[in-house]
Amino acid sequence: MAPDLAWQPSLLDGGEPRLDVSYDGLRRIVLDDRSWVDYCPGWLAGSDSVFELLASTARWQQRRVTMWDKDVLEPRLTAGWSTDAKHVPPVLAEMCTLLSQRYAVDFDSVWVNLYRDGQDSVAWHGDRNRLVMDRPMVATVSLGARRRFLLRERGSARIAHELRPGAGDLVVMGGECQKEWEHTVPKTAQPVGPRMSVTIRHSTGL
Ligand SMILES: O=C(O)CCC(=O)C(=O)O
Repeated sequence: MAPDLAWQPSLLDGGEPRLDVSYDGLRRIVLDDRSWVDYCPGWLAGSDSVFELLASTARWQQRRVTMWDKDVLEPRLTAGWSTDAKHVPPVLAEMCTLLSQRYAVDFDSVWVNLYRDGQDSVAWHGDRNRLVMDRPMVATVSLGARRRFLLRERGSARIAHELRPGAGDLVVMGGECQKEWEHTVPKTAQPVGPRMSVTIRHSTGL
């Protein structure tokens, strides 16, 4: 499926992709004594070229999901490389390598989500890898439009933290974040261009 997007590259983030090995500007948000989120603005420079590469080459699909007991089309597109890792675009493989070095887990699975406009979203959830492993870390790199990324404690309706990751920003969730916290990218009625999140997960520690 080739997505039909109202995509306008930013004038500020051109050039070849470059990852910031120094993680300059990274700040840790301590959610509680078991969970944390690292936020590193501008970790990936040249993110527009990665957006364009993925928009034109990834194998986009729209999955079916169960929401409120109904089988519906997921309100976003996704693409992944977990079974054919050798075809992962090199810049995504480099992200995995750098993140594995920093966080001491083997980041070996890459999925990309495409929020075509403000009506695309992902509902409150904790990632399912929490069901098969302890304290999974999940890293996301945003490309394209800035969207809200919210966190709340599981079982609470109160938004505890709001991030607004923009193009090139890295968010890493760790500790018990997938088990004891939930996150969402909500819909917005504001006019907003397309956004992608590169979502990087690990199956083991190093
Ligand atoms: O798009 C994002 O930043 C979050 C994606 C996410 O939570 C997921 O795919 O599980």
